[in-house]
Amino acid sequence: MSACILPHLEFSVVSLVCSLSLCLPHQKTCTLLGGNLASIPNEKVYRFLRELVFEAAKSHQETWVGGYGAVKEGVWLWSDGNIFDFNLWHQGEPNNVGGEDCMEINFRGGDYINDHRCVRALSFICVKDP
Ligand SMILES: [Ca+2]
Ligand SMILES: [Ca+2]
Repeated sequence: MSACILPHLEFSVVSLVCSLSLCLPHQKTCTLLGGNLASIPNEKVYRFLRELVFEAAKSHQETWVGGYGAVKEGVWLWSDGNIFDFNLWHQGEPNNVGGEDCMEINFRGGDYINDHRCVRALSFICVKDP
């Protein structure tokens, strides 16, 4: 496993090459770095996170954020413990195709928030207190 951290304001974008893990490997790495996956309290933060990824990656690459599906299907939570009050899913999402319990932005490079299977090696956004 290797990671590179690009500091930006109080956020860091972490790129990761990881082996498959059973549960939220990206959240585990964020925790080791002293942070949490980014939660999205409003559209302004969502736009900010998209810009952040674009600046770091030079593209709107698919990126994990901190929403995850609870054991009870259809219930979503933020890994940082913030209240999940969220309605920015793309139309038709979350659709849980094949058992999707992690949240990504920029699905297929688009302005698109999607639930996806957690066992993918994607970049992700960790948020640390400054
Ligand atoms: Ca699900
Ligand atoms: Ca989906």
